[in-house]
Amino acid sequence: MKAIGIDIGGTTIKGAIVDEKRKIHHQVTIQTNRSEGRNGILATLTTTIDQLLENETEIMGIGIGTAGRVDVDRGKVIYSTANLPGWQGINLREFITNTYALPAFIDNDANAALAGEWWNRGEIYDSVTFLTLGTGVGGANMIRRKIFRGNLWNGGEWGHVILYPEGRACNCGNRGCIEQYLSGTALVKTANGQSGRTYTNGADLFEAFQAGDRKIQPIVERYLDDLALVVYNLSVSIDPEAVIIGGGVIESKDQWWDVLIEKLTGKDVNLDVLPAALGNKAGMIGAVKLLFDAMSKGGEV
Ligand code: BMX
Ligand code: ZN
Repeated sequence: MKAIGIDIGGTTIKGAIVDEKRKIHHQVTIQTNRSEGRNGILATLTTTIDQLLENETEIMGIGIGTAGRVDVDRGKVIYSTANLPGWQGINLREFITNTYALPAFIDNDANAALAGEWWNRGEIYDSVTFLTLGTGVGGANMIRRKIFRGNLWNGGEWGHVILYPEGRACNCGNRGCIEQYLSGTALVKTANGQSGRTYTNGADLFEAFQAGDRKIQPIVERYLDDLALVVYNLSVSIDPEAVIIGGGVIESKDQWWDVLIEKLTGKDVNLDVLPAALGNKAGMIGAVKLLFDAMSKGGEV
């Protein structure tokens, strides 16, 4: 049993053929064409799927996790920030079934990543909160083994919870959102602004942090203080058994994870704080899990 899992993010679209044992058979990553808005993103998406279909024809369906808020019942992106320009309003399920004549399941990217991590960890937790620190900050909650999507499909949008009232302007229209402090993009921007350097990604920045770079040290310390505060807030609000952290920033975890755990120790946070074990594959694998579940139960997870 094989299906295609897709992860649509602000920087790349990733796709893979995944089987019912979570094994990845082929994988494709393509830069998201954002400059042409919706049509550009759709062109990147179809190129990704077409390349995967060249490798495998016996596909049960297509599961997609996309940035933006998704009405899972309709398969429609009902809200999107400018991270994916023109994306708001697209009915992705209709697009996929019309183009490929295959069943499709569409969800928010962080919800899909949570499903992937949960599956990968043997479904041992009943409640989990997931954070993705990447182009933006995504979030998801699983409560009593069900993803909690909220009344208006905003459930778990931790990226737009306000961390600093009157803080930095966010592309959702508010100020001070978590995304403007904890995304990989925000960290690089802050570091470049304050250090006068020109980092293009978080990996080099975290290397400098670990090497004890005097200019970078306080910036990453502040970043990790903010992250610890968010985890603390999750522990006293949702109170899940585990908080899992994924997204591009987690790829550099060897350089900063211990420091985060140290900061949490002082905060009396009583839950498992874990790095996403699937790295940036969680979204693709989780999208397939959600598709399989929807197909077998005739409904959503
Ligand atoms: C933004 C928002 C979220 C998404 C998160 C992570 C859009 C397009 N995106 O906060 O829905 O989950 O980014 O997305 O509205 P990524 O691009 O970092 O993967
Ligand atoms: Zn915001």
